[in-house]
Amino acid sequence: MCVTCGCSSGSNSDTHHHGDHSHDHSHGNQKTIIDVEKDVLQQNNLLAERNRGYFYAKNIFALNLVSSPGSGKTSLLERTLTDLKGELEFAVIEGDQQTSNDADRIHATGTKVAQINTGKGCHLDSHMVLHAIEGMKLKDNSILFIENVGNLVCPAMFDLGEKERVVIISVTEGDDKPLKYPDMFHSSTLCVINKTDLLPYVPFDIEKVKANAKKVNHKLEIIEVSCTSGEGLQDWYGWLKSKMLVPETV
Ligand SMILES: Nc1nc2c(ncn2[C@@H]2O[C@H](COP(=O)(O)OP(=O)(O)O)[C@@H](O)[C@H]2O)c(=O)[nH]1
Ligand SMILES: [Mg+2]
Repeated sequence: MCVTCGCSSGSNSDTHHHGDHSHDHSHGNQKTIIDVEKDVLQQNNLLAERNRGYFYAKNIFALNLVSSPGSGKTSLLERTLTDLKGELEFAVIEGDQQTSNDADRIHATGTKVAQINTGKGCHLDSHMVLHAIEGMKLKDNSILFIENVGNLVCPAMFDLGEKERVVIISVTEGDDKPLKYPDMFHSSTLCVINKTDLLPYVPFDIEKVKANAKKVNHKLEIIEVSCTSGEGLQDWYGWLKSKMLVPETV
């Protein structure tokens, strides 16, 4: 078990090595646990900076999409890749514990995609992303979406080298999520509230979730969308394009 996040590091990853998760598994005392956690995150952060340097050199806008399972990360990507095809150049890294289902959905849009299966691992790390991008031949001046494993806890700790972290929450999940998972909302720059078409049917107070999100991170931008009806997607596309206009900085 990984002392940093509780996931197993003995992954059966089929597109990467989970090797930099090597650490002491002794749980003998608190000091050991703290040292090991520091070590794992330090190693992750070093490789994240390497990824960031690569993205900077190629002017690639990298986004880390995080959410609970089923909030609509892949749906948002499907809509975006289809609607903005021809306007912007995209590539996608799909992170999941098992299956290539999401990568298949992205592939169907005609977008370059790499799948990372983390096995029992509950988050992507910067080494996995490094390994994936080595084989992707990413184009200069493009957008790279990294869909993280569905989990609002552990991915918050692992910088992948992205420029922006986007947290997606759907209206079926409850409006207290930002308070329950503050690290994720605190470390994100944009919150997409998805499935607004379902608002008439669920007890979800959209103003309350926004207030809760701002309590945790007052700078957090918020966009409401429905990937099913298409409502609000223009706001998301506008945000994406506005970020593309800003030159990458390290
Ligand atoms: N009603 C509704 N369902 C949605 C919306 N977006 C996604 N879904 C559904 O939610 C489920 C999970 O979506 P998916 O994109 O796979 O979520 P992911 O696990 O975060 O990638 C699927 O059945 C989608 O069709 C939406 O805006 N409205
Ligand atoms: Mg998905």
